[in-house]
This record gives sequence, C-alpha cells and structure tokens, in this order.
Amino acid sequence: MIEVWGRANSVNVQKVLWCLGELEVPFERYDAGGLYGVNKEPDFLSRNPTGLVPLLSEDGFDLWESNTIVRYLAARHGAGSLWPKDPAACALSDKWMDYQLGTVFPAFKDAVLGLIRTVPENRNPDKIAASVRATADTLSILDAHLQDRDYVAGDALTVGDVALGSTIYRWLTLEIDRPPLPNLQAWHDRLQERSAYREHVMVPYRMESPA
Ligand SMILES: N[C@@H](CCC(=O)N[C@@H](CS)C(=O)NCC(=O)O)C(=O)O
Repeated sequence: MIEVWGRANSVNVQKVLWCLGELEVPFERYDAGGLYGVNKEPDFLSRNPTGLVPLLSEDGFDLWESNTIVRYLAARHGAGSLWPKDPAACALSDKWMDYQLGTVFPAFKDAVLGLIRTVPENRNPDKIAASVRATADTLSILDAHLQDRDYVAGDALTVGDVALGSTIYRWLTLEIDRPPLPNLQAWHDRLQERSAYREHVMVPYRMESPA
C-alpha cells in the first residue's frame, strides 16, 4: 500500500495526491507538516532528511521531492498516459515540471508565503506585489504555450500539468492583481472538469485551514 505523508493543503503534497487520484492507485494519507508536526520527528527525518512534505512510502521504499514522486508514480502506474512512452513526448511534458519548480514557484514564493502563511499585519505588500509581477512574467510563457494545445504536452493530461496545477490554483484564487492570461484560464477550466483535481487541489489552503 502506498503511504503519503503530508497535510492535504500543501501545494506540493497536492501534486502527489492528484497524481494518485488520476492514476486511480489506492493510498493512505497521513497528516504531517504545519500544525500537525511529525515532519521534524526523528523517524520522519530518517526517511526524509529535509523535514518537508510530501514523503511517499511504498513497501519500505521512501521517496521525497514532490516532482520526483510524481515522475515515479507516473512512470510506474501511468506509462502511456500521464507518462508518455515516447521519450521526446515525455521530455516535452517533464520540461514543465522543471519550469514549475525552478522558475514559476521561486517567483511566486513570496506571494504564497505572504498571503497564505503570514498574518495580515506582518505582510510586506511591496514584496508580495513584486512576486506577483514576476510570476505573471513566468506564466505569460505558459499562457503562450497553451494557445494551441489543451494540455502542456498536447491533447492529454501528463505529468507537466500535474506539477503545475496546484500552483496555478493558488495563482487564480488568491486575491492578487492578475493580468489576463486567457489560455492559462482555459487550461485551468479543463482541469476543473477532472474529479481528482477537484478532490485534491481545489480545497482550502489558507493558514487558518489546518488540513
Ligand atoms: N522541493 C520540495 C519542497 C517541499 C516543501 O517545501 N514542502 C512544504 C509544504 S508545501 C513543507 O514541508 N513545509 C513545512 C511544513 O509544512 O511544515 C518538494 O517539492 O517536495
């Protein structure tokens, strides 16, 4: 049985939960991180020395780093669907996982931490606004890419979409000054039609929501 350790409102845990939902692979989730603690305890740290969530465990095999977990699950359970069999097609999807982790989220991090994990009186509005502007720049590239395709790698959902979905949900639902990105919005509308996306990503994520 697959075990996922991590609170259900974490942007990174949600990638894994949504991936498992799309693959229809059974799993058990255990709360960890944030108000739940657990992730700084010796047993957790011995399996994931970063002390961050998510942590995936399958029959003694432990894995951390959300995008790596999504790649592993998709390769193991979704070859030919979430994980395209053709290496070039797969790379064109995988590229967007790196773009999410290495470009979009670093730009968005100050806005996410400021608006979701910081009480209003301690927020830095200039830092948040700069983060939103930087994120809009990174997302304009994704928006242009989505102009003539339904999903990042073509006409079907793949791992690149899974890595991006929970970040874009926050982008589209936080109270921020967003430029119109119509192709990104249309892509997100398509994600919302998927029950696993609604179940695992479209959930409360603010600081006052512990789970
Ligand atoms: N690069 C890591 C980042 C993991 C990460 O930053 N996780 C956050 C939650 S989104 C965390 O564990 N924060 C501490 C906590 O929740 O206690 C990944 O993608 O898995």
